[in-house]
Amino acid sequence: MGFHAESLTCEYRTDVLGLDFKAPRFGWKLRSDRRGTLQTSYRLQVAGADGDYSAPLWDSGRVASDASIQVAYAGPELRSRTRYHARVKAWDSFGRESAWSESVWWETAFFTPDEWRAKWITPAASAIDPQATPAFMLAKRFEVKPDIVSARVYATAAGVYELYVNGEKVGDELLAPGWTSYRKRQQYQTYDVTNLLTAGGPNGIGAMLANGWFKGRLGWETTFNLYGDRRALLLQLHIAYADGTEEIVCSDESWKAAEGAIRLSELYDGETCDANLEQPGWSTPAFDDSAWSTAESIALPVTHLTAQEHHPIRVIETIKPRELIRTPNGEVVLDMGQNMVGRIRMTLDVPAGTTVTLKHAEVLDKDGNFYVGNLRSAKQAIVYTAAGVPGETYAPTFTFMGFRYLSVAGLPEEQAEGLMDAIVGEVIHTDMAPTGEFDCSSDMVNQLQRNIQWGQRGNFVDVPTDCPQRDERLGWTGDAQVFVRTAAFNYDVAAFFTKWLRDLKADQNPNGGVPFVIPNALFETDPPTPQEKIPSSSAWGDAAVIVPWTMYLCYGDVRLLSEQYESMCAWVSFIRNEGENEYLWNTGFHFGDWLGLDAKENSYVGATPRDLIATAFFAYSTRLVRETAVVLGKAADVRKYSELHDRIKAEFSREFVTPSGRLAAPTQTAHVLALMFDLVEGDVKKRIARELNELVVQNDYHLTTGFVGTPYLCFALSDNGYHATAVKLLMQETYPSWLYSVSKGATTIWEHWDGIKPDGSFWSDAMNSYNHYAYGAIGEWMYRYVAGLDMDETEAAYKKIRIRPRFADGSLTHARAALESPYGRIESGWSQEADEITVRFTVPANATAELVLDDVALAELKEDGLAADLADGVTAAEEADGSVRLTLGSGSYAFRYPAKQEAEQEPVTA
Ligand code: RAM
Repeated sequence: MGFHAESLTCEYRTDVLGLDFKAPRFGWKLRSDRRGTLQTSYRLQVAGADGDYSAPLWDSGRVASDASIQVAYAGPELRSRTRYHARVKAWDSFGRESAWSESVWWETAFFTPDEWRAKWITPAASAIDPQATPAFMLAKRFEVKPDIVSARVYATAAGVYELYVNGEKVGDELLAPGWTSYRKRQQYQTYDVTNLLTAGGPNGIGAMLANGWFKGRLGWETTFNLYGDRRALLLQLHIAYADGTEEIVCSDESWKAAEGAIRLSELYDGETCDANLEQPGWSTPAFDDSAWSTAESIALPVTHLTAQEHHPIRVIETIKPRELIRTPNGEVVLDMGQNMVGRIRMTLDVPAGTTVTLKHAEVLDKDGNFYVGNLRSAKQAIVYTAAGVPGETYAPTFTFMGFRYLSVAGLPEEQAEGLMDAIVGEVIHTDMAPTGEFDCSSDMVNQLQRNIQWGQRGNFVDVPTDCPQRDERLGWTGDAQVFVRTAAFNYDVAAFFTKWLRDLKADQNPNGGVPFVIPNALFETDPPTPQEKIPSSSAWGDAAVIVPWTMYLCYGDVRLLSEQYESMCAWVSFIRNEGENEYLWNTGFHFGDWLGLDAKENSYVGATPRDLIATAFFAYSTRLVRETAVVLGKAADVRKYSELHDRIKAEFSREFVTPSGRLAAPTQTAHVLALMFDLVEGDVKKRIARELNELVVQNDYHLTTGFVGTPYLCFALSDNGYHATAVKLLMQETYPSWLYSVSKGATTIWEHWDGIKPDGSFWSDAMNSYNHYAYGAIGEWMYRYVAGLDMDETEAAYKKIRIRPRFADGSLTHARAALESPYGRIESGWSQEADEITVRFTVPANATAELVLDDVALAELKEDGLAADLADGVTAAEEADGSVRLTLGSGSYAFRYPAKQEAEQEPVTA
């Protein structure tokens, strides 16, 4: 097998059309058949459009470096709208030279706004009412000369759009251009249409537009036109010919417009489509558009346009219904078997004019009836009127639904039975690559892991949303912040959060405050809402700091950290200016420990004092900004934020810790935060840890935490000597617990611990999502502490891996995780047989690892019967306090040692 350089990426992606980075960064992985392989040097080459490496545009030469991620292009200035090719080779610590990697390509998009020649266009208002609900088409016919070499479309829309050329839908992206803070930033997409054009003849191009996030219904107050009151298209087609000439077709007033079959399409409400109003062939050259109206140009900017920044939304998977149910109320309902996000596709054989209505729901009520109460005002309904063509198929275009159950009405009775074959569910989300696996000996925990992943899939639809079904679906900062590290285990979310953080920065108030949701849809007005009217909440606004820091940790993205640094600092200064005392945040509105179970009746907010939470997060964000300043080499800031952190920490103790070392707030969340954010030390810390454990034990091993405490609860216990308690919380099946919802048949994470109560009744309709990823934040602890797949944070991106499985009360007999990290695949797992524990793990080449095992003596640890410290790849071994630490290089290992009798749980002394 030897030594290979592979999986070369450019800005986290491969073969991507339309990047506007002038110095894109490359990353690659190394594969080696020898343990302990490190890269000692690399050589990168970039070739121009011809892909000819004999005269490359840039050759880095052999660079003595172990860098194999985030290596920026440093050749001659790139040109816009050009294809480039790249390849890499590497040398390793055994003196081996790899072959060249496979060549990958990327294509640049526009680099400056003046490259846009097209005009924003929309149907003439005199012909089509801009506020009318139907989707409309804009189209144009044009001649193409013979000998096309390539053709690219650069396009975006105010609204959501799909592009067509000569009757074919272009590309497979959905809901383009995606959602950004449109007034400040908007993405455009690039499409390769070379093979769709007819050389030497007439051609047609067009787009269909619906409201989407730009002007559709957004927020629970039923607001339309948040970003503008007209839908519009901006499109520029560049055709390159063999003779070196180029032609450009632009959206302008020569285009024609008409309405079509889609009579209404809204993100929350679904789609109404009358197939009889279809205009077949509307984007083909032969189409007669004489009945179409004219288009007019409108004044929208191009200066804020940015090339697509992450993976588009696509159909990722299709699922068949599991069961046809006739409910007690007499409805015909299909069970998809999974709470999914996306749409259905149906195939029908019905007379023309038959109208089929599909409604989407997450759960059936306790009597087994279809239940839509928790959708609030979102209709999630599909109303389709058939054209009567045998086998006609339909799937809605500009909407998505969160559902497991589908009620079907309007079909002739004899066709109901055929529904199982007529319908498939299309799961849609941002097309991020799956990177994580976790499984263990508990089927229920494995179901929990699947629920976490489904929760992420359903809510990573271009922005990280709270929920995908009711009239909300917003980029809640708190939810994103608590879940981000778990998200980065399950999927590659580097580009996804890079985009979202740019929106966060764009929507941040000049005083540093951070809106509750990003994009800031709750306060999106023209002229802008004054900043003093846009509130910020602790633990929500802290997303400004926690999310970029997490991206740095998981992907080594220093450029993103420096892009966000000002925004991170601004958030901390904002807090400092808010409190009456600059080290204590005791003013303003806060969500507190949202949905904590210790809340007073009729309140959503848990009992932990809000100023305690706010001050704890103030300290935490300040510490992370300090760490960021260290990474960015800003010495003065390191001092500044160290001092600030010390002051906040002192103030926290003065205000919230009694002189004898008891935490003034007797809640689980208060204890968790004091421990997690290192706000207490020594004996006080031990006492607070002991009291946290007691709070959990006294509650019969049940949690009371809400959004703020839950993500850290098990960490705070495990880190302070109470791992067995943390495991009991994980394994708890009665309410409230993670496995309670699993025992109730959940296939996603619920917003409330008791979304469905033990007696089958529901939490109030007012706020009861069955697909809310926040509590899925336990996933991070499962990967890092149960399976033991962790990192040493002094080196980002898993360059220095930490394998530290923790075994508990015997309730699990094995656990295993894998992560496709920036350096390659990491695995960590353990199994416990009668009297032996086996720990298996894999460290990718160019990374190293530290293996930490408790309750074992070095002499007992063996690989293939030989002393572990003598194993190939092990570079150091240490033994202290009943623990063993081995430092090792890349490779796959399997160590065994005798299992101890179950030890009494005792706090580890620091
Ligand atoms: C709810 C959202 C979200 C939460 C806020 C405070 O409306 O669903 O999950 O962050 O409230």
